[in-house]
Order: sequence, then C-alpha cells, then structure tokens
Amino acid sequence: MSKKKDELNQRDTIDNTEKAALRTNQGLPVSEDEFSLKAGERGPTLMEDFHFREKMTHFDHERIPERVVHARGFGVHGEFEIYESLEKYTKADFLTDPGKKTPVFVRFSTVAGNRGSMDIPRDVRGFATKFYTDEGNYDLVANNMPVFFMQDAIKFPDFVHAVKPEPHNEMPQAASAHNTFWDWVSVNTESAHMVMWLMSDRAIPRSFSMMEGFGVHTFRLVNAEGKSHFVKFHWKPKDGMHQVMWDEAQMINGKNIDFNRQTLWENIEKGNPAVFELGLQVIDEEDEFNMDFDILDPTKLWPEEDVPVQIVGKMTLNQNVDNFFAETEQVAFHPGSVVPGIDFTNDPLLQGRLFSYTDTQLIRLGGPNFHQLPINRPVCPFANNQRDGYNQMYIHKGETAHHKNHMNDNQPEPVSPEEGGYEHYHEKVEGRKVQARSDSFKDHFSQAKMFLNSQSKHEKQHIYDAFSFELGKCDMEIRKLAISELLNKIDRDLTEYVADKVGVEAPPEVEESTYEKSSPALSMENTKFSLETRTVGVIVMPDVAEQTLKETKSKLEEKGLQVSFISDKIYKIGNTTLDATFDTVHSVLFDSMIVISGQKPLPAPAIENLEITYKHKKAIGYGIDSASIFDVLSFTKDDKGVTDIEQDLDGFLEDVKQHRVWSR
Ligand code: HDD
Repeated sequence: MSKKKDELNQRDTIDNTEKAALRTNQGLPVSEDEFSLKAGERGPTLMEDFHFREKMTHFDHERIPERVVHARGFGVHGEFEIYESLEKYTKADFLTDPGKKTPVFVRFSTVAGNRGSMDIPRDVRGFATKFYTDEGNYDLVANNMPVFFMQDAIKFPDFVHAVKPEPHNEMPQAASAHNTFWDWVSVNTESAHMVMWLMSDRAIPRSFSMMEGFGVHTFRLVNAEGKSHFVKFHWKPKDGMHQVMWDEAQMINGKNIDFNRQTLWENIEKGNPAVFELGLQVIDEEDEFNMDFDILDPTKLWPEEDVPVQIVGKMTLNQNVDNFFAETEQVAFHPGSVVPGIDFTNDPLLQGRLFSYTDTQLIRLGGPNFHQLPINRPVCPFANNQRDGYNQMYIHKGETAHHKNHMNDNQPEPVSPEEGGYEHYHEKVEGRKVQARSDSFKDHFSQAKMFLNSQSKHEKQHIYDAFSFELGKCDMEIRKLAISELLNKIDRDLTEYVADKVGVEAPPEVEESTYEKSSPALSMENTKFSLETRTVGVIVMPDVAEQTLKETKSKLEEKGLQVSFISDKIYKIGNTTLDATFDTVHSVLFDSMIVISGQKPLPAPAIENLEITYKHKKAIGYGIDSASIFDVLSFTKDDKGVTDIEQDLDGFLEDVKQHRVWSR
C-alpha cells in the first residue's frame, strides 16, 4: 500500500462495513429512517422532522459541477520509482533517489463527453498523474497524444466550445463528428497535426493500460548546479499500445459503457497492475534551435528517432479507490504544481494552462481550500500564512498569519534553494509587449504529413475511414471546408478518398505537404505485444464434457488469459457454472473467442458473435468436436487467425498476443 493510501486510510476513512448505529450529521442516533414525521398516519409531514430535513438537504446538494473538460475519468493509486538517479538533469528528489517509492494517483479521462458518457468515443484520453513527493505534489497533467489542437491557450475556450455538444441543441454527446468541431479545425489549421492523431487508432484505445502518455509541452529539468535541459515526458505502457476497431468501439459503447474503467478496475482487483515506464526526451539548452520547428510549439513532437526516449523509471498502478467521489472526482490537478528541479518554458499553451487549472477548481470544488481535501493533500509537512475561506479543514494555532513577523520568530519562513526552496529558473527574457506569434510556429502541416507517412497500411486506412465518418456527419458546406482547408494541405490521396466518400469534389489544386519524413515510433504496430490481461470468450454448448472445460480453462489461464464461458443460458456442466450468456456479453468485449461446441448445432447468437470476431480480425479458436461449426459460418478453418486449439494452442495464443490478424 502506498504511503498516500496509508495516510488516507488512517486519517480520512469512515468504515461503513462495521456495525454502527445510524446517526444524524450531529451524531444523534436515529430510530426511524423509513417514515417521515407526520401529523397522523395519513397527514402532512412536519417541518420539525430534522432528520428528514437534513437527509433531504444533503441529498439535494450532493452534486458538484463536472469538469469543463475531461469530465469522465477514472482514478487509481500506485507507486513510482526511478531506475537510476537523474541528478545530471534535475535536483527533483523523487527523480534522484532510485530506492524511493513515490505514491501516485492517476486519473485517466476522455475529454469531450460528460461525466456519464461512454468510455470509447473517438477522443483524446487524459492521463494525469499526481506524484506525492517529499517536496510537495508534482502533477504531470498529460494526454495520450503528444501534441495539441492549438498553439496559444487563448484559443482553448473556443476549441472546447466547438468540440463539445453544440450549444443550441446539446448534440452530439462525446463526439467530434459534428459541424462546429470541423468548422473550428478547418479555419484554425494549427490543429492539423492533432486532428491526424484524433482520426487515428490512438483515439480508441483498447484499454487505459495500452496507451502512451505525453506531457506534450517542452518543460525544463534543472539540476543542482542550476543547469537546465529541455525535456518532453513520456509514459510507455508495459502492455503495448492497442486499439479497438471503430465499429467495434461503437458496439462496445452500447454493450458496456464502462468498458475501459471496468477493465482497469477488474485487473487491479485481480492483482494485474497497470504498468507504465517513464521516458524522457532531453535536449541541451544550446540545441534549442536545431530542429526544423520551434520546440516551444505544442503542435510539434520530437521524433523519437532524432531524440531517443530514455527510459528512466516505472509507475505501477495497483490499487483501486475506496470511494469514487472523494478520490477520483475531487482530485485536482494543475500543471503548475511543480517541485524543485522541474520548471516551465515559454510555450504559450503551457503558460495559459498555468492560470486555468487553479481557477477551475475554485468553482468546481467550491473555494480556495480544495488542496486540503484528503486526495489533494501533500504527504510532506506544510505550513503557510493562508487562512480561512470556505471549508477550512484545519485549526491553525498561533497568533500570527503574516510574514515577515517578529512575534513568531518569522515562522513559517521561506527557505533557500540550497535548503529545498523552489527557485524559478533564471531564464533571460526580453521583448516588446505584443499580441502575436513567432513565425517559427507557422508550419501547420509538415508533422501532420509525417504522422500519416509513419502509419502502417491498415492504420492509414483507419484514418481515411475516420475522416470519412466524421465529415459524413457534417453539413455539405463544412465537408467542403475541411477538405479544401485541412485535408488538401496535408495529403492528396487522403483528400481524394474522403471527398469521394462524402460526395464532395476534390479541390482542383493539389496543395499537399511535401514533407517526406516518417517516424516509425508513431505506428502502434511497432509496439510491444503481450498476453497479459488478454481475454477470451469461450462459447460452450451443453453437451461438452466438464473435463474439456476444465482443461481448456487451465491451459489458457496458465498463459495469462482471462477466460469466460458463454452460452445461451447459465447452466452447470458438472460442478462448473458458466459465466455469462449472449444476452449479457458479446464478442466485442473480448480479445478473442473459442468455440467448444460438442455435437449440438450452434445457436444464432453464437454464429453472430463468431462472425463479428472474424470481421474484427480477432483470434478465433475451436476445440474438441467443433469442426462442424464451419458448416454454418462464412469463414473456414483454413482462414488466417482461425486455429484448432487442440492442435496448435501456441498459434492461437500468438494471434491473441498480436492483437489483430491484420493479414486476414
Ligand atoms: Fe487541460 C483538465 C490535459 C490543455 C484547461 N487537462 C485536464 C485534464 C487533463 C488535461 C489530463 C484532466 C485532469 C483530471 O483528471 O482532473 N490539458 C491537458 C493537456 C493539454 C491541456 C495535455 C495540452 C497540452 N487544458 C489545456 C489548456 C487549458 C486547459 C490549454 C486552458 C488554458 N484542463 C483545463 C481545465 C481542466 C483541464 C479547464 C478541466 C478540469 C480541470 O482542469 O481540473 O482547467
């Protein structure tokens, strides 16, 4: 258990599993909680019923505003440790002591949807980490994409208004496939690179543990000598990066709106932590101008082949919350929460974020003391002269709340940088006050093209299809706008494909970017593959022998697969009770399917599940006596990714591990 979780357990939990009298908020034991106090059994309720009033008032005030973006999220606790001291780059204590385990809390999120929206829309995923370090909280408020929609924070409210449901009718929910979004990105073309990411498979991750995280901005690391390096932060998932198919995502959202959060929750409950390695791309200050773009521009990434990612530490997310509201909903992140040794750059997007996050918590969490909420409180000692405010949770003792003071020996007092006091990096800055942007930010299309250049064949096709889907949902005028102002500036082939799909003439002029570079690291195909946490739905017919079931299960579990037996109803085979029915689950919720059919003909839902598994290019296995299933299926046992598990279990497992049988 992490130090933070320990502290929460000791100081802040009420164990409602213990036997206890029901009491009012004032501590009074309650004798009746079903009937309000009335004048006569059929008479009116009396004002005097304080228990009724208190219970109802509290209920009436239970909701707080959801986050203006990233409203739907899911939080987990864990720990972070560094492999080797990074003292050559930074003096941050948690990055220089390899033995140290720093507690963390991570909140994964989607961006556009409301709190009750589905888990797999096409969207960016938030990946915010709070490190509870001994020098205070450090928040790495990241996304699963390394660039952003705009270069200057002043455009953020406009962008969010455009991507959120439209203001006149609040539609569509959790989707960018609508007029206002495509209008905005078409006329604000600095978004081009990020739009490519959003249209790619990165926007529909299979699981929170199968996606990367990126700090996006260029930050600074500053060492004890005061030397600064530019840095980009990365999270690399141990399970590799994997997606779901777009039509699969739409089905999953219908079958299980909580798919991503449930997968994470259940894996953690089963003892399968989500593990990410921390990676750094580091550039010397002297090399600031050596790229063909401005490193302060948050719409640009540093190709990993040019600036390799150094893997420096590991985060293990291994504990679920005890209470969603108290922890996940009330956690408050802020990119401005830094520790000595980590500093900002003049990226104009980052600079604006430094204002927005505290500001939003003031309305969301109801006042200036949100940092005192248990989940937000640092684990290190803290004292200052800030006082009062709504929901002050501490009783500050002593006569003084001012600095400097004589009365209290000047306590609490600032400490020098040598003693751990934060010192802003002494960057030399000079300039005129202007509302302008450097010319070095003007190239909007090269890296959008690089992203496309870097994709495998099927990834590229998914991008083409995603544009066709999204623009197909827009009015004709917006389709034309996006095709001429955005797509045509990136890639002609993409432009022609999408134009044809959505019934628009491709613009006569070929204006595509001629940028030829590609970066293999941008393709998810060049990623790790692992069997851990993978799932298999095993379709079972009633005449299957129990021994067959048991053997199949143990063989698969031995390899790390999570097995569910599915049939048309729940029944027992010997002592084995099946897990689910076709009414409650579907192949889209599994990574692979197996049929152990026996002699009975396959029922219609089983056929449908197998056909869809095939369509989604997932591994299909068949077991004892199942060869006859192919009489009723549109594919054969000789098709790619269809395996007799009695003969070639390893072949089946390899297909599951590869995530999809792309050659099918
Ligand atoms: Fe933001 C939330 C990530 C740009 C303003 N942002 C929020 C969260 C994440 C990010 C992960 C959810 C935190 C949580 O789980 O509580 N945001 C990013 C990244 C950005 C970015 C990676 C670009 C690099 N954000 C950005 C800009 C602004 C904001 C430019 C405004 C100037 N973001 C907010 C916010 C939110 C937020 C309105 C909503 C809830 C919250 O802060 O606590 O302040």
